[in-house]
Amino acid sequence: MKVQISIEGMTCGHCVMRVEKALKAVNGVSKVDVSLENKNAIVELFGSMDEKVLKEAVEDAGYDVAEMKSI
Ligand SMILES: [Cu+2]
Repeated sequence: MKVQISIEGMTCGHCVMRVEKALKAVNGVSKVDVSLENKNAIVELFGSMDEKVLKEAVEDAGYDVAEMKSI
């Protein structure tokens, strides 16, 4: 299962690292690919989970989630 998260507020590689770290720390996340250029993160999950947790992880790291969708 994969989720694409559109993220607002990332401006540099440091931001990308912060978001990546926050999402990787979420239980049930198997892989994270954050793109500064695309302003998004592709998150692979082991199974289904409450996607709200991913949103909260991004927000807790200091960024905004514009949109989330399963891909
Ligand atoms: Cu930055």
